[in-house]
Amino acid sequence: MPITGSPDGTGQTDGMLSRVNTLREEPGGARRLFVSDMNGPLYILDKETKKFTLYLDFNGRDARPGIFHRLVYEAGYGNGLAHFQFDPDYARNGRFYTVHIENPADPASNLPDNAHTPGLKVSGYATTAAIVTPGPVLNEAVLIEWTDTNTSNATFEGTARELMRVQMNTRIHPMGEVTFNPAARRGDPEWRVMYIGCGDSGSGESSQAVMRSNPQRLDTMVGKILRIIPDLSEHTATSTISENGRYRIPSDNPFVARAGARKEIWAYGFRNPHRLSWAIDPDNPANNRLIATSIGLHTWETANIVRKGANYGYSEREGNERLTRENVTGALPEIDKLPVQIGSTVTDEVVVPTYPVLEYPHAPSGGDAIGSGFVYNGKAIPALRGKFLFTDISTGHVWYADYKDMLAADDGNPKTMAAMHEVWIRWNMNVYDTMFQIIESAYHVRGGKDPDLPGRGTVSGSGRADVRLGTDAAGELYLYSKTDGVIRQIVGAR
Ligand SMILES: [Ca+2]
Ligand SMILES: [Ca+2]
Ligand SMILES: [Ca+2]
Repeated sequence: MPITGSPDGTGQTDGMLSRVNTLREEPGGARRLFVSDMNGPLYILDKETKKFTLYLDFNGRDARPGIFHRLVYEAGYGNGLAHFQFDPDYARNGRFYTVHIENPADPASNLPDNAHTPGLKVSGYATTAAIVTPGPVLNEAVLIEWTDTNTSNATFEGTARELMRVQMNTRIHPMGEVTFNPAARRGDPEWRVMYIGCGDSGSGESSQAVMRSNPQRLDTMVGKILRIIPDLSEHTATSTISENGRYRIPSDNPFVARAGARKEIWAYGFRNPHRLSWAIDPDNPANNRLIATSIGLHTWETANIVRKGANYGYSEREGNERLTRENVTGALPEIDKLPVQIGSTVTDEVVVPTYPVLEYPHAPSGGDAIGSGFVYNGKAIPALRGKFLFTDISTGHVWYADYKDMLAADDGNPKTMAAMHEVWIRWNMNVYDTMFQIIESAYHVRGGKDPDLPGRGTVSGSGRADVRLGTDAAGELYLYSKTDGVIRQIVGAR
């Protein structure tokens, strides 16, 4: 990746060479990957030539040439151009979606600036009122729909439409992954229905009562999986128009009829469900599931099978334990139930929390922060089929779990979890038990001056490998790291 960070070895987030966060293959193409860097650029990467072309630049801060003057990118691991996703019908409509983070206190305009992006038509663009999140507000997460009227070239020409703006309490855990069910076809109820993993914006671990319950509160958007229909003309008979008039809400969302609740909520009680992926079982569609990997506080990193309306417990629970107000975990109560909370009111109704299907601790054998994970459905590496591969961001560990074990662990029993198996990585004739040293090597080759790696973690120490998995349209796997700004393809297994 082109270097956008500072190699001088003094930075944390800003010391990462290129903060690659999403990698998507262009639908209908098989030749171009779209890759986003949180520092602002969205590139087209040619799979053959490995050449990057700058497609859109989100960074218009402090007289930079990009589109958004209020972009927050320089601190906070999740900030900047946070996510990018294609519309399932992109080949016909040229649409895609982005999430980026803005500072509402920045005196600069929050309208897009096309001075250096002449193909972007900005007339008629209107921002939306930020959806209120209780507690202090530091940032806003902005979800935008883009329409490129000519997808055969490497430039943007078309329009943008703001769909949603959500207040964020702190600089951590903003809105994350945006995804569509890849098994849905035109005419299906799920066709072009968007799921959004929205982090708790740091609210759940706060000692401030005004925001600590935000992940549990059904009247807030944070700490949730949201489900919306971006296109106002889609599924009109089975949905209603959102409060801000920019998107639709499916009528089968679980809380649409509950007074005071956000109708967008699909599941709740998460800390940071920053990565969503679809586990597709080609032999049995009844096994298809949405999986959320969610970053824990001091104890458990988790993967969760997302169920409609379910409460995943945070910040009253973490992993399969209770979390106290002092942020210490302990045994679950004998009868595990949580009250339904809307507003600051705890209702009389109670629900049983839904537990993760796998978890690992903040310990040398585990890590600090779960990354992305995918059930492998590619063809190149038969040994990985039916396995859920996932990473720890900071330590660079890679593991797999058998997907059937994850389905079996989704049984309501907090004690049953899918087994994790360590994956070793062969690279340049050597075998490594994490990606850390591989990333370190590339970081130094590319001029990085930090003695190990920039960033830090409780387990990873004075550096972060910052490694995640991605897939292309054929389901083949890539490993990419913000720290060295390198995208690697996984080419075999034995
Ligand atoms: Ca174009
Ligand atoms: Ca279980
Ligand atoms: Ca370091």
